[in-house]
Amino acid sequence: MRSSQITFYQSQAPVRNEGEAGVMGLELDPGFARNGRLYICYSYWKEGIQRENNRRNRLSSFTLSGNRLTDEKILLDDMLGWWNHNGCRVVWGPDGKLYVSMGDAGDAPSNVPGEFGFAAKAQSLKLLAGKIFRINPDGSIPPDNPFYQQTTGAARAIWSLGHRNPQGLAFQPGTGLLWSTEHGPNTRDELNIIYRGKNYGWPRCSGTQPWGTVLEVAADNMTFNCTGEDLRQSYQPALREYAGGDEPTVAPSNLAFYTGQAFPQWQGSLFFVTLKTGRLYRLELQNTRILGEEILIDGQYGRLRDLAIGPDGFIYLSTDQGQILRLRPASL
Ligand SMILES: [Ca+2]
Repeated sequence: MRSSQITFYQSQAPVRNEGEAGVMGLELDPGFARNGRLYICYSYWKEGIQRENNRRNRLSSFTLSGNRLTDEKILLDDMLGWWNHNGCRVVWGPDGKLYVSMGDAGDAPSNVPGEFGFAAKAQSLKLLAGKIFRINPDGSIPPDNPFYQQTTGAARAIWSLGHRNPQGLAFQPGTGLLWSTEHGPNTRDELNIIYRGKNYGWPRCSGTQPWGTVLEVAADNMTFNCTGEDLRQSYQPALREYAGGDEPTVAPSNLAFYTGQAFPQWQGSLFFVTLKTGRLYRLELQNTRILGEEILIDGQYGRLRDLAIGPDGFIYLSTDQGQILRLRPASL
């Protein structure tokens, strides 16, 4: 019997398992059944040395051979990391490109000379942190990326900027739009639609805050000064924020659109799971309009990390306790 345990191929830089870092994102190649190719976003120590400023993340492709991942090809490397805020989701787009999210790398110092400080990282077009990237599946960078002309090297892969820690990425069937969930600071978690070249505001703006306003969050003494001509054209506020009542954040992890047959009434719905509150949300959508929202699981299974729609139309969820849960209609 084949083991269900897959050996993670050890490259020269070992996986960095700490805090919110590790093997974070997985996507299968559309030809996986034939070629065994898959894409993994993971955290590692630069030069294999566990030193504070050596925290990095990368996206690689592998071939699944038996129960081993082999033939690593590094596609996007040296993305700035920290013990938290590593992002690292990866999805295959309808345009045949790979989209990868990266958090703002927490309090990591900049690794680019002249680019300093916590505030600069997600807004800087020189740093591979606080961004969503778009690359070809062979690691080359499409010349029609929005900042291709004004940047050099791997920064040409930047598709959108101003992200804090986007840990959900999925394309919406029908519209072809890329949606993302993103962790807010201690308030205003976000649901975003990711448009080419847009600035999602962090750390100057938060949630659905409009451009041109200053937001004071009394509890944490934070000020979001969402102003400035540089943001006027490019800023894209969140579509929806989660910031209500006694639970100012829900900690959204991955999301998925329902395309199966088992729950016909949920066709086209957006589902996302949360960590801190352990919830499964369902959003009823009409294209980009949210018509309704319900919570189907509310903490009974602890922190919910990820979800996927199976070919059987059932919904599969992973928990931080290492369980896989399956949701199916009661009538089956
Ligand atoms: Ca934002």
